[in-house]
Formats: sequence, C-alpha cells, structure tokens
Amino acid sequence: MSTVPTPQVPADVDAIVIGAGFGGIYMLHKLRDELGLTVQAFEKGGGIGGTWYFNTYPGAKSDTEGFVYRYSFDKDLLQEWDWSTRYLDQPDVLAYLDHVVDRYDLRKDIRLNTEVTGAVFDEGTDLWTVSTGDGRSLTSRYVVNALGLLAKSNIPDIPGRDSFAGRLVHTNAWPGDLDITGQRVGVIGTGSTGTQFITAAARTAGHLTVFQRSPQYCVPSGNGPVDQAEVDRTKENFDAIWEQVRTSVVAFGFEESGVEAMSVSADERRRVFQENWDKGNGFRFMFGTFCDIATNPEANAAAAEFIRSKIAEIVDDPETARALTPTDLYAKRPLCNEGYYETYNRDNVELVPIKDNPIREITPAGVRTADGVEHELDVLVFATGFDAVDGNYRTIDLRGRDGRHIDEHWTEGPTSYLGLAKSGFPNMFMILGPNGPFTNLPPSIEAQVDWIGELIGTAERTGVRTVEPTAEAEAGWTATCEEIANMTLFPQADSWIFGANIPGKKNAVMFYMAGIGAYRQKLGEVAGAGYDGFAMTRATEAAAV
Ligand code: FAD
Ligand code: NA7
Repeated sequence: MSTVPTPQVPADVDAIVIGAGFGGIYMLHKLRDELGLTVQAFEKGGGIGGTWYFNTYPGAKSDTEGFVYRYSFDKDLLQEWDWSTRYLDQPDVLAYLDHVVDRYDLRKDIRLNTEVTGAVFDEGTDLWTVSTGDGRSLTSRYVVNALGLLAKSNIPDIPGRDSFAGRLVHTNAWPGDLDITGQRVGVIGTGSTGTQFITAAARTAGHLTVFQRSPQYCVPSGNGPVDQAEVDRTKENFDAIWEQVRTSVVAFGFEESGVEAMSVSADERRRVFQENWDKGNGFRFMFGTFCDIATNPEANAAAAEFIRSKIAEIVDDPETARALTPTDLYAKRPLCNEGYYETYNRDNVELVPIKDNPIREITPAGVRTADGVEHELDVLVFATGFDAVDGNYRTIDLRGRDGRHIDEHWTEGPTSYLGLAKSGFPNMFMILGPNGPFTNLPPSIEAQVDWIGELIGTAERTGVRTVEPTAEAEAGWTATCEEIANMTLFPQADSWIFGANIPGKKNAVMFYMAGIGAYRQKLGEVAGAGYDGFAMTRATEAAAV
C-alpha cells in the first residue's frame, strides 16, 4: 500500500450508484443502511426496476423460476413476498422491486429520469465527478455502476427503418399505449424475448408475422399456477434452497446433474431428456439433465437431436417445422417457453425465414424481403436484443486515471477483475460488469454487492483512500475467464454472450462460466488474502490497515 500526503477534499456524497434495477437498489441499501454512507442513486428511467421497468411487452416474464428470482439478503423480505405462478410476469417482478424500494425507504435517494452522461476521476482530489443529462454534476468518493448487462437496446439499422407508417417499437421500450389486439404485427427476432412475445402476441394479434434469422432450441417452461401450500413449503425450506443456490453452478434452484450423457444408454438419455422436458425450464434442460451438454459435442448433439424430434412432432406443417429446426450447436443461453413451437400451428401465425431470404427494406406499409414480397403490417416489433454487458458503459463519458476513457481500455473487448472492478478506475465498482458470473442473476448480484460493500466498509474503517485492481490481476482474471469459456461450446455459437450479435462489435469472452459457487469461493479467497490483486493508497494521517 502506498501513501498520499494530501488531505481529502470533501465530496458532495460518499457514493453514487448509477442504475436502479436489482443491482442498484440493493447497492444503495447496502451503502446507505448498512455502511452508513451518504448515497445518491441516478436512474435514467421514469421508474425503478431496470429490466422490469422497460420490458413491458406482451409475454415479458422471468425464465428463472420465481422462488429464486428475488433477493435473499433479508429473511423477513423472503418470507413476506408471495407468488402465484411458477415464473414471474413482468408486472410481478416490478411490483416486488417497488415493494423492496418502499420497504427500505430507498426512493428518496434515487433521482429518476436522470441519465448519467459522464463520470470522471480526478487524481488531484481522488474524487469522482458525475455529470447528468440535466446539466448538473455531483462529486463522490465511490461510484458503483449498476448499468445492467442487458439494458442497451440493439436496434438494427435496416434500410427504410424510419419510413414505416405504423408503430415501430423495440421490446425494451414498449409504449404503454400500444395495444396489438387485432393488429397485423410483425416481429424481428426469435431469442428469449422474441419467443416470449410470439407466444403471447399470437393470442391477441389479428395476424403475426415472425421474421426468423436463426431457428432456436426452445424447451417448455412448465409455467403454471403455484398454490399457497407450495409457497409455504418453499418458504419453510428457504435456508436450504439458498444455500444450494449459492454453491451451485447456474443458481437456478435445481441440482445440476453430475452424470455424463454418453455414460448412459440411448434409451436412458431419452428418458432423462423427456423427464426434464416435462418438468420444464431451459437451464434445467441444459444443466440438470447431464453435466456435459454445454461442454461435450456428442452430449450436445444428443440434446439438440431430442429437441429437434419434438419440433417434428409438434409442428403440423412439415415446411414450417423444417424452417423452425436448428441444425447448429445447442450453445446459446437456453430458452424456455409455454408452447413456442405449438404457436406455429395457429392460422394467424406466419413464419418468414430470413436467413436465405433476408429483409431488404422496411417500407411505409411493412417489411419487404429479398423475394420481393411486402409483408404488410400495422406494428413492427424489434425483439433484436441488446448490446450486452459493456453497451451502457460506452455511452457514458467514463474516465479513470490519466483521463483515459473506458473505450481506450476496452479496445480488445471489455475486461475487469472479478467482474466488479477495473484497473485504472479507482474506487469504481461494477455490478454484473464484464467477466462476471453466467447464472440466474439476482444471486450473483447479491454476491457482488455484498463483496463490494465489505471492501468499501474495510476501506472506510482503515483509512484507505483509493482501491483499484492491478493490471496484472485483471489480466489474470481475463485469462481465467477465457480458459473456462473455451472449455465450453458457448464460444462456437454466435450470440450476445460473446458480443457476436452486434455488427462490428469485437467478439470477446464476457462471462465467468465456472458457476456461482466457484465465483463466490474466489471472492472469499481474494478478500481473505487482504484483497489480493487490489492496489490501495491511503492518506498519511489515516490509521494503518
Ligand atoms: P437492469 O435491470 O438492466 O438495470 C440497470 C439500470 O441502469 C436501468 O434501469 C438503466 O436505465 C440504468 N442505467 C443504465 N445506464 C444509465 C445511465 N447512464 N444513467 C442512469 N441510469 C442508467 N435474468 C435472470 O437471471 N433471469 C431471468 O429470468 C431474466 N429474465 C430477463 C428477461 C428480460 C426481458 C430481460 C431483458 C432480462 C432478463 N434477465 C433475466 C436479465 C436481467 O437484466 C437481470 O436479471 C437483472 O434484472 C439485472 O438487474 P441490473 O440492476 O443489473 O440491471
Ligand atoms: P437475443 O437473444 O440477442 O435475440 C435477438 C434476436 O434478434 C435473435 O433471434 C437475432 O437473430 C435477431 N436479430 C438481431 N438482429 C437482427 C437483424 N439485424 N435482423 C434479423 N434478426 C436479428 O436477445 P433477446 O432480447 O431475445 O434475449 C437477450 C437476453 O435478454 C436473454 O438471454 C434474456 O436473459 C433476456 P440471430 O439469432 O442473431 O440470428
């Protein structure tokens, strides 16, 4: 640890939190209520909730089961919030987060409708200056970015996009006044969001045209009502459930399989796949059936073949079934849905495969494909996903030491130490930053917030003035994440997980794929070794660590 002679210039507040989704809400509570710091949170949306404030499209819901798509840090909070369906619809998650914000009286410290446009570290004062879109600025000693990893919309620049005479919307900005009942609706995109939207919209739209670039592997979600007796049983069991979640791999509330797919007979494989198909949930199908679906090409092919056989069984029209059937690896974030493939048996749903017949332009009347057909529409929905992980960071004038912008650090793709801090950016933390865990996210958010809180608490108690990872520690973590990702099949599929969905974006490893248990263990080891990999400075007059 080095020392600096100058006294601390007072800051406007101790800490600034940017974003008020799952991450920012808990971070604000941690810093203000547990550490006793003064905190200002900024949120560019008109309400709290992040993902769950913006994604109000028909069908929006969690694909993590509701009993583990929540916070676990407060046992009373866990006991007082009920659920009535296996997965939570968007309004349910938003109501839950509103409840949390009110319960801990957080709203008064969240400034809504306020976009952070700049965050600049001053090496003379060791303070951050955070500027907002309303022309104001505030200084703080700490900044925590809770900007969201799936929060910056990807809006493809399709020719004629602005000429459309109907309503053109992205699912991440669904307008409150848009009712698609009886309308001619087109949707571009068949990822997690697109498949949710398609199954819901088919029930109300007059006609639904699905523009599909890549067919998807999608398993049933098994959604349905949950009765109070089951809720009560789950609540009684919460200690054991959360212990399992925190030490598991994907943190989805089920036991991952320890059995290799090829170690059992073909009949047994099919039995296990069927059993998990019947139970439902995408992560369960990928990680609860066999332990090597995401790592062994043969096991992956067996799972993929099973899903393909289901598509052939479910979809009535053979040509539609063929177009819906993926032939590539089963190695994107696994999808689940209620009746996705069945939806294509409806008379009002039309599949337009666009891989070989791409969209040529958007016209005032609709979408024209390369074969010259103009698909006439009243509403066109972009379910085209997100500039994931680093997207929102790069829109901020974010500068650390030497005035260097985050883009200058991230020329080869975004990096961090432990998914939560960045060398050259003292006293700055990230929730779900690059190379954080690939899991059900609330438990990983909690792990990060708890750990950041511990570190800031230690710094406060011991007179540490700045703390940041070393470049070596960051490079080591990046290499670890690359090594682990390369042991899986995920890098071989083009998806947002590696930035492959954004034209021109550098493909890079953006997740730690060894699971939440291993991640939490690593966090514990780093803290236990006196924050190994972090460099600290302190004022000479401060108490020694
Ligand atoms: P967010 O909820 O994205 O919040 C980030 C906030 O930061 C936003 O409100 C944003 O407006 C704000 N912000 C960003 N930049 C600025 C700025 N410059 N100034 C001010 N404010 C800013 N994950 C799961 O684990 N399971 C699921 O089932 C699941 N379902 C999902 C379904 C959908 C439709 C989507 C889009 C995502 C889903 N996710 C799911 C991922 C989800 O994003 C996370 O689970 C979680 O909500 C992330 O919380 P967060 O606080 O990190 O980010
Ligand atoms: P995804 O998973 O990135 O899916 C986006 C979809 O949009 C996918 O089908 C894409 O096809 C398609 N897409 C993207 N750009 C285009 C263009 N230009 N033309 C045609 N089709 C396009 O985003 P989601 O929102 O569904 O899910 C992201 C995560 O958010 C998800 O895992 C949940 O956690 C919530 P492609 O497959 O690239 O061919």
